[in-house]
Amino acid sequence: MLEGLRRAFRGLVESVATEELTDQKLGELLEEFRIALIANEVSVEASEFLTEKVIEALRGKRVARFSDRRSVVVDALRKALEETLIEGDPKALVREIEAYHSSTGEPYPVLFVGPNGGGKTTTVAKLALFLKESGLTPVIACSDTFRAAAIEQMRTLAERVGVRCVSQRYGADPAAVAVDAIASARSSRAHVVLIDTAGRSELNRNLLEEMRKIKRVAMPKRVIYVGDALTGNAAVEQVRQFDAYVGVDYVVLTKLDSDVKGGTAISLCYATRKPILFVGTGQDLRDLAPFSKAEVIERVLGGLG
Ligand SMILES: Nc1nc2c(ncn2[C@@H]2O[C@H](COP(=O)(O)OP(=O)(O)OP(=O)(O)O)[C@@H](O)[C@H]2O)c(=O)[nH]1
Ligand SMILES: [Mg+2]
Repeated sequence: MLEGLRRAFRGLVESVATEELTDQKLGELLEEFRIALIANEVSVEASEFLTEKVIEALRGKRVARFSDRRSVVVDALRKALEETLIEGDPKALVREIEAYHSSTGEPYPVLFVGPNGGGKTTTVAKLALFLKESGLTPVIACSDTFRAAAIEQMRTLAERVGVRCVSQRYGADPAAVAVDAIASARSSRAHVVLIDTAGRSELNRNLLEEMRKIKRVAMPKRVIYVGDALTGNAAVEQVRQFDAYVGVDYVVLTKLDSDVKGGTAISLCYATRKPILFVGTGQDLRDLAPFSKAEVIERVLGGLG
């Protein structure tokens, strides 16, 4: 997980702390660092931001002792990451659902959107488990009536979590399924409805329009974009597209367990300023963790300064 990013950070810290720094040498090291970031899926803009923060911190400190320089660089990188990454707060979401449900008596609809295979269906099941263990009753809406086997996949996962799942036949109107699930949740006094949808891309206008219709009809309180960390920096454009169509409140970044590069979270937060609520760390239903800036920073900078 995130080894590439760690290597890029360590490369810069080690060379700044052990080499004589002429202006030219420092320029070369920083350029190498910037390129190593880009190679690990950090966007050009975010790479420039991180590099600029190091330059600012080192300005006027080039004569300092090597060991001082090390901590100057590590501190600058830590601060830059703290500024860039944005955590969503799962506990705050739970409280919000509870407050909404107790004041209105209505279930709180949450819409999941994202590209094909990003991890939506799996994440809906993982989140249902998390919410259930937080004391809430979720209902799942199978609004992916499009992809073959999507309904069976969602039903099987829902059964494993022990959560009710509302579905219709393939080809049914996904917005109608969501409305059905909300009505069913209302009558059973369930707290929250998680709406799984079909994967879609900017290439398919019909599916994007359909997603808008689900949003218009189901009126979700929150929209969660689920994307896969392996998409890298290209995820920035995807989030922007989905945001333009339906508005995105939170990001869940899946498959972090197989992401050896690591730059996706930095690129996404830097460009979109959307909070990352959870990360997916495996295929098991418990492989969902709140996104933690401190953990990312420890993983990439731990032991360096
Ligand atoms: N390793 C790993 N695999 C994951 C993670 N999340 C999802 N997957 C796997 O990714 C694959 C696709 O996940 P789905 O949940 O079906 O993705 P989806 O977005 O619903 O896909 P479509 O409905 O086809 O758009 C499955 O094999 C999941 O088990 C994760 O955090 N880590
Ligand atoms: Mg799916």
